[in-house]
Amino acid sequence: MITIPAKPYGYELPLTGVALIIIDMQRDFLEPGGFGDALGNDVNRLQAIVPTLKQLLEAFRQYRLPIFHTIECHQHDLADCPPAKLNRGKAALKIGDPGPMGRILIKGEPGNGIISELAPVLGETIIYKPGKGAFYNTNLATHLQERGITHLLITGVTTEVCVQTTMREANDRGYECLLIEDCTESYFPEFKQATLEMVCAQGGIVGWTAPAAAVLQGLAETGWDTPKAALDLVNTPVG
Ligand code: TIU
Repeated sequence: MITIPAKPYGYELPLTGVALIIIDMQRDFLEPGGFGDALGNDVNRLQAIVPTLKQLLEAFRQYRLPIFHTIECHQHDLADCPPAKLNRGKAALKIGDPGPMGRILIKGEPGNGIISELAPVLGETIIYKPGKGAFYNTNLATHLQERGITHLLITGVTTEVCVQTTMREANDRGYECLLIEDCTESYFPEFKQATLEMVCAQGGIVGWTAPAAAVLQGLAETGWDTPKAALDLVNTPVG
């Protein structure tokens, strides 16, 4: 167990039960011509978190800790996209329409993939999700239960939409959630700030927030000098 300095108070992290959750770091949200752009957003401002998130991802890889990437997407026939989502807004390009990176928000299209800097590697789990929350209509909960995961470090985009929805879903399912402040971003800075404040208000009503450096420091203080040491700990049977 390590304690990460966090808001509203120290986050107790058992290293046998933690996973890194990376929400929707897709070209559809971070690059021109995708879904985020079609909704009228300045997508470039989401790029700022990529180097820090990459650092956290590499630390989890080094210590052989579980990593989950989510992808917001829909089937080719849009059977999993409710009309309420399909028809919302007045965007020029809707979900399923052909865009410069392929069909907007459709699974397998070039624009729907995770950005190259954070591309998943073998052993990491990809959760394809049709909603904003990563638990809705996915097998994420089953994966977490099977691996004895109780604590989620939550990152990705956008802070007040898919990230916050997922954190609230997780909180109601009994997970202890830490939102990584400099590994999440929004098209609206004021919405990001409000989200960071609201999740840890009221004594941590939804969870905790901390910068990535606090987690990296906590991992460094485990004294693990090799990935092997981390692997031994992770492989220790839980309970
Ligand atoms: N529009 C917006 O801010 N977000 C989304 O539509 N999806 C995610 O947050 N991933």
